[in-house]
Amino acid sequence: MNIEKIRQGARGNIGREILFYPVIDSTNTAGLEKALTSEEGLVILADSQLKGKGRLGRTWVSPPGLNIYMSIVLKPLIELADATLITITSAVACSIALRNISGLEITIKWPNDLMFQNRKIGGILTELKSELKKIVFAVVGIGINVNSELKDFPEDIRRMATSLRNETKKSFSRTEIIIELLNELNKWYAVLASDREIIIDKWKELSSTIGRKVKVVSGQETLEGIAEDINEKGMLILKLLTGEQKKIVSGDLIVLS
Ligand code: BT5
Repeated sequence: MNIEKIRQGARGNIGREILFYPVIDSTNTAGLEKALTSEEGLVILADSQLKGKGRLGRTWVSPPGLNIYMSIVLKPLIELADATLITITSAVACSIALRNISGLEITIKWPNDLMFQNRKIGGILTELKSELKKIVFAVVGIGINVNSELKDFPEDIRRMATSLRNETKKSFSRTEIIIELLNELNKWYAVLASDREIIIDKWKELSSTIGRKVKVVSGQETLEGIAEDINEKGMLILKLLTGEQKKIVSGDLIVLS
């Protein structure tokens, strides 16, 4: 990874300051520690993570030297109730950047998965600090499987994961991908500030969720139905088998058919 080249290639607020660690517990944990005292747009990159985090205490498998582990500190002027839009916007930017670089049709599975066909190629973890319904800061963590092969993952992950290399049989420059990611993130965060409808429309275009029969586990509840839409806050609109509509803020989604 060539950090100097990334610094030069990043145009805009996100990436104005970049910290790089050869090894770190988690770039998101570092982001949470540094967010209050840093400017918006701080980027934290690592070559490997010892305690890579997924959502809800899960683990993000982070083999050294192969993939992208990146966190971004944001201070968006949006209400806490709209926080899901941060993940939605990041997913749009990541999916476009990865399409541009690889030519693969990378899609988004609500709420935070980057997919190639039915395998996970990347994930997004947004962690927040809020006060009085306002967001003080958000740390957006992005993990992308770039050059790892299936053998680099534990057995249970191998069945559901993939990487750019695994799909194209080519290896990729992480530097080039990070520059593309930062430029798309800069572009789409500017759109979030001005016209969120454009983000929602783009998300729907890139999504592999809408119109599908799905199962969603959200807290204690497991629901089955058709994923009809996402609303202006990024909530999933699920039409249950009974015909009733449910709005879901977050959860784990499995596409059934
Ligand atoms: C996510 O959580 O998908 C969010 C992943 C965010 C990772 C980035 S890396 C940089 C930053 N620093 C961090 O510490 N984290 C962020 P979730 O939807 O909960 O998915 C986690 C699940 O995905 C795990 O329980 C596994 O089943 C699977 N998984 C773990 N590692 C994977 C990998 N490398 N590729 C594909 N799937 C994986």
